Parts: sequence; C-alpha cells; structure tokens
Amino acid sequence: MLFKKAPDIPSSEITPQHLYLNRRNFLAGAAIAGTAAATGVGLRELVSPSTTVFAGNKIDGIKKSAFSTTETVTPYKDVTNYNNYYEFSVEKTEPATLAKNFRTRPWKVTVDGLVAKKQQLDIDTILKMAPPEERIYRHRCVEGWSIVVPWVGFSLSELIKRANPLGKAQFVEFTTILDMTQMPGQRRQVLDWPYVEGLRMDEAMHPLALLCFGMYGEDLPNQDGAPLRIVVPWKYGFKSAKAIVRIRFTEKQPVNTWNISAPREYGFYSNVNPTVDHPRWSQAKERRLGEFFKRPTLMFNGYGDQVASLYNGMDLRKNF
Ligand SMILES: Nc1nc2c(c(=O)[nH]1)N[C@H]1C(S)=C(S)[C@@H](COP(=O)(O)O)O[C@H]1N2
Ligand SMILES: [Mo]
Repeated sequence: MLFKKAPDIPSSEITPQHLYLNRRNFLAGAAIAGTAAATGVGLRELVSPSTTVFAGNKIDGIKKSAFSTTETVTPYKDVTNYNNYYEFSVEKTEPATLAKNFRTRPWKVTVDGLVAKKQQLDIDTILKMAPPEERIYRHRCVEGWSIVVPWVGFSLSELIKRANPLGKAQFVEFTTILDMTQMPGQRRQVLDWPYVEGLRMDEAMHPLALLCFGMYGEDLPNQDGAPLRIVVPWKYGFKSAKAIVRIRFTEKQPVNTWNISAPREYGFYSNVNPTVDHPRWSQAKERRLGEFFKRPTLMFNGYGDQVASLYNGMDLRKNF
C-alpha cells in the first residue's frame, strides 16, 4: 500500500493565522459585550446567527429540535472559513474560496449494497423525505478544535428506513464525489480518493445521526459539504463525510479513508474520548473556534446519555 502521510496537526500547533482569528473575535466579542451592556440589548441577540444575512438560500419551514444544545453558537464566519475538506485543500482557510463554484445540482445519490432495491435518488427528492429540523450540535475535530453549529437536516434513519436495507446489513458506507476537475485536492494523493466513511447500522439509525443539507437556516455552504453530508455529533469530525454521492449497506465493516491513511491514529469508531490520546497528541481538551481558552473535552462529546449504551461491553481503547 502506498504510504500516505497524516497531515493532521495537534491543536497546540494551530496556525498563527487562527490564533489571530481567535484574538480578533475575542476583541470583537468584548466590543459587542460593551455595546450590549450600554444599550441593554442581550448579548445573544446581538451575535445571534438568525439576525445575520448570509450568502445562501433560506430553507423554509425549519422546526426546532429537542436535541439542540443551548450553548453559544459559533460565528458563521468561523464555521465557514476554517474547514477540513481535503478534496479542496489541506489548508483550512482555503476550501471557502476553492469550493465557491462547486456544482451541487444536478446531484444524484446511489443507494445500493444490501437493499431490497438499488436506487438513484435525486437530491431534491431526498430533501423532501422529512421536514427540516435545526439541530444545534457540538462538533469536535480530532485535531482539537470544536464548533457549535445550527445544522439543518433530519435524522439519517428517515432515509435508511426508505432505503429498505436487508436484515443482514450491519453497516452503512458513505462515499464522497470523485471529481478532480472540480476538486483540486483530489489531484494530490494526500488521501485515498474518494473519501469513504462508515457507521454501524445502530449508530446510523440513532436519532442524533443527522442527514444534513443546511446550516444557520440556509443551504449548506459548499465548503461545509453541500449538497449533502452527515453529522455524527458524538464522533470526531472526520466521520461526518461531505458531498455524499453513494450510500451503501454492507455486512462487513467499511474501510474508512482515514483508517487507510493512518490505522494507528484513526480507527473505525472514532468516538470522542478524552481518555484515549491520539498517538501524537492529547485529546483531553479542545479549543472552541472564536474562543481563547481551551475547555475540557467530554466523553462522547457530551452525548453520552444518549449514545453510551450503543457501546456497552466494548473496550473503547481497542475500538478507538
Ligand atoms: N469529503 C470529506 N468530508 C469530510 C472531510 C474531508 O476532508 N472530506 N473532513 C472531515 C473532517 S476531518 C472534519 S473535522 C469535518 C469538518 O466539517 P466542517 O468543515 O463543516 O466543520 O468534515 C469531515 N468531512
Ligand atoms: Mo477533523
């Protein structure tokens, strides 16, 4: 097998540019807080994403979800300008620009493998399968940064139920589009293309696992995975594959791209776990984008009450 280097860097090495971004936000935040105090307007209201005009199309009829955290939402500009999306670039500030003209229509998703009937679904058919919900989730990257995002989508289980997987299907595999003409990063062998991720069936069916097509009330920006991605909030960010074109049901555990790249560093499960270090750095703490001080990372990223039972009896040190 070709040796692929693992380009992830620990949070302690986050680029000066990002520290700069943090500091700028910190100062902006202090200024806003001052204004809020002076005018009596609530701080949350001033920084609320709902009052900000973004670039995308507004999604109608979004329902609020009981699964949302009440933690402060990360500013839109941070979430959309600091992205891991290796199909475009290994530099986190670059997907925002390089993905600008990425074509998200027409878009088909192949549903195959162990299903009653293989199908090709149009993205706009998928989007109508269930009412859109806003799910404000914590999202923790394996590199040590985190964000809180008001994603828009519905439970992945809605699509899986309609896909009619056979009884022997035990896993779901997600594949990203392969298109070097649009994705300059795919011309370089930094990862095995296309990007593949997978979940065990019970993980994929868990109501928290989100099929996602929007954020901050609008269509998903290209750099965040338009037109369709998954979001698995209790796992490290790399499980949440972007720009999905294929959903395949399998009996065997899928081979995921990051595991091929560095098997000792990235396993299949990749549950957020502050007690199991990455071989090259600690996972005990994280830095929320836009904040200055690190905070402790929570087991299952704080979703343990809901998901810990999925892993009863499993050694999470072996199954990292
Ligand atoms: N296709 C694809 N999906 C991907 C990645 C990628 O490089 N390619 N990076 C992953 C990683 S490491 C993270 S942390 C999240 C980042 O999602 P965000 O940019 O919306 O914050 O996307 C994940 N999904
Ligand atoms: Mo990540």
